Amino acid sequence: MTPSEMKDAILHHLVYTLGKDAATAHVYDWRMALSFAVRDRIVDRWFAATRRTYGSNLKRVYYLSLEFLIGRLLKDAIVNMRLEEAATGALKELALDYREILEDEPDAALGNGGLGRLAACFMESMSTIGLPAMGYGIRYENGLFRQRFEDGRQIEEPEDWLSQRHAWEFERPEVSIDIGFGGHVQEIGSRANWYPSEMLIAMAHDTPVIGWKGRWGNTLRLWESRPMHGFDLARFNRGEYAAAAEPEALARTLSRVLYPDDHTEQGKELRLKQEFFHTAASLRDIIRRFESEYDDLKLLPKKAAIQINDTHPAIAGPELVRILHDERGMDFEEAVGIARATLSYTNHTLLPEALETWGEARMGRLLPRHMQLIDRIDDLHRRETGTHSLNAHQDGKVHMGTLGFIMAHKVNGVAALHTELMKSTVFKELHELHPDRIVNETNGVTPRRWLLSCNPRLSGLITDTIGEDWVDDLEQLEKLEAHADDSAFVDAFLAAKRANKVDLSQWIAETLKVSVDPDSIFDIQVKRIHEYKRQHLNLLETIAHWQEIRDNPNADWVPRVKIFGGKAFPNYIYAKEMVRLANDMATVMNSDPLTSRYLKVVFPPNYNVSLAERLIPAADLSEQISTAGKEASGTGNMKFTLNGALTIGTLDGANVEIRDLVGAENFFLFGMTAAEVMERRKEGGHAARAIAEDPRLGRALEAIRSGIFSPDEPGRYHSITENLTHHDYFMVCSDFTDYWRAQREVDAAFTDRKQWTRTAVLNTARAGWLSSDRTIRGYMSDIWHAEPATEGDVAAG
Ligand code: 26W
Repeated sequence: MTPSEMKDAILHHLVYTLGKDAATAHVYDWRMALSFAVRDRIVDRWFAATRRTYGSNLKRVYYLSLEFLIGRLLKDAIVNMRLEEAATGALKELALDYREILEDEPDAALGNGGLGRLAACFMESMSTIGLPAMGYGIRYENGLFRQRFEDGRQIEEPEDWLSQRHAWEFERPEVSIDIGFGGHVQEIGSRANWYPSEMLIAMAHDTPVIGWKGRWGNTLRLWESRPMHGFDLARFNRGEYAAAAEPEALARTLSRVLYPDDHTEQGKELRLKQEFFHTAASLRDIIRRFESEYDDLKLLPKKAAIQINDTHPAIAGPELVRILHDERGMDFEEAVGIARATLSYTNHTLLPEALETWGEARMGRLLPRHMQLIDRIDDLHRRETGTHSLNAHQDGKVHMGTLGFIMAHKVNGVAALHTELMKSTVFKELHELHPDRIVNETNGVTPRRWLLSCNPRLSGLITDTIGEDWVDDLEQLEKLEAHADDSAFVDAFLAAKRANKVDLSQWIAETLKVSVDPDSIFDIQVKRIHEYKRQHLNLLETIAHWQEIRDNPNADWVPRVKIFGGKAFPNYIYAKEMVRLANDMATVMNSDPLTSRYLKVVFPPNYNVSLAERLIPAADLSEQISTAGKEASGTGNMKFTLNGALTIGTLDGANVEIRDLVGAENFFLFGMTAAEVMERRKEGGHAARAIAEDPRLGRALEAIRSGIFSPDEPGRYHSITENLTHHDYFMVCSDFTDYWRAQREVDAAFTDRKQWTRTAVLNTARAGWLSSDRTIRGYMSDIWHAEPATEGDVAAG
């Protein structure tokens, strides 16, 4: 497609789709016009792939997730459809700013963090591989809250991303599914009829997910909840206006907002209703599609693989058994067998507070038949395994992790260490009973968004050096190793990184009014705020470093910018205090005449996918400092490595595998191992001892305690200092000294910019395995037993 063809297509949509004259068009209008012009080309490929899938009796993969952290879609579509030249050329001819138009698009923030973003990377990789697949999620009217700071404090605001027209979805009113809750059950022998007392409708909205080079396209189907009966006119006419709108408002609640908690289950009724709404609609749609092609449900596991993204859709087990047994009349044990052979479950966290449980009363009232089926599934599992203690329904609660495990033929962890810890901790007994059920599928990230699209300077250099095949065969990056000692290449690599840092410095100056030196170390920690991720360890090291510079301001310190980003769950007070402390520290340090030229702290608000795409290409140092054994995998760590940042980190999650890939000498390791953490935790007073042994740590804590960063409220961070001194469950104090040591090694290494860049080249060169294409191929062979459809381009039809 040429720039002028694209220009014509844009002008066509501006006039005939948006009804806007070029003379009066706003950025929004141009963005929508460009989106529709690009979308037209995507739809053809999407339809061709869908027809191909229906034509072939290939197995389909269904990815069920309560979260899809998509971000922006326009640039992703342009890059994957190779339309960048056409788009930039067309906008040039129209005297429009490409970047301004791209940045006008709101993020589709339909997720909290790692789990949601992984689902989005997986969707793009499945399309790039040409695997017939569908994602099922919820079309939240409000995504993850918008974060802004008021006097350093996190303030949450609704993220009503749908207040504007969304160019990348197609409404599917014909796909409307009745969903019930509550009511009663009438048992007939083994089977039963369920008579829900509350009904609403799940209506589908489809978004095309196009792969690299537009070779294949899959569908992301998002459910919107709608009332069974709309507006109550009779009540309205009686002047009961609010009551008239109530049924509608109530029904819409289910897809109104994403639950912002990431790692702490709240056990709220609405959450369980959301989970059942999502899962029941998705299973109904899957069975309808299956029965439109096949007439024997025993074939289901051969033609469909359903992946459950953490426990949030784990009600899928009993719901699928209910459909097969109660509705389709399949024998109960056979129904459980077929369901188990079709379902597989991914665990993303070992944190006890994140493992969902539902009270038996609540489950029994909301889903009476499912409660019965859960008990029968437990009973069957006991008979199958001869055990008595391992029930999903236990001590008055339904344990969704256990239910997910019992009802899946495969259960996977998301990094090697995590998968081993699953076997030795939360799923120990179940693993002993089913030794071949747990497998590992180490996470990955899509190189299209997280290198090609977000870092054109580096990806351009890579393509100029080794060709372009790396984009969908990322292990080709290893060819860069041969260039690690080629000073021209190393200089070009450094130049690309520096140019990205200059861009980011300008953006920080414009938006945060803080000036940062692009030749300082860009040290970045961006992720959800959580004690196990230990942003407070980073803050303590920053304070100790600041104090040392103040002691000796004329020494030749290696300048550094500490960049933080991340949202705290609104009810997670401790995490919100960590956010505020970081902002208070920035205020003091950035205006400190003694130190500010050597040390700056910045905390851009509202960290999301788009901000990650802006920050990661400019990073020198990636902070992956979680308490060993707590971060299941991490995926930010992979994005930083891919973009030539060096990692300072613990032996936790996928850090272990990243370090093995890039080489121990190219990774700044520190801290206790997971086993050492568990040992140390047995020793009482471990924090106090660490503080006693390291005066730097004591001094930094004292600075916080004394109110240096909160002069108008000295006791503001009392809970942080007291927790660290007396509890410190996440071993911040015990790992501090070694973290300090590693950070000083970073300073020393950065002084030799050539050598640093050579190490960065090796990190990027050895990051190929971190592609989500590799991860998906693992799921395809170990769990789904599914094959890609395409040999070659569907467009060829
Ligand atoms: C019920 C509340 C709730 C909500 C979300 C509990 C747990 C979650 C997610 C499982 C949390 C999450 O995002 N986990 C992250 O998943 C990533 C993808 O596998 C991993 O890389 C991260 O290590 C893990 O923390």
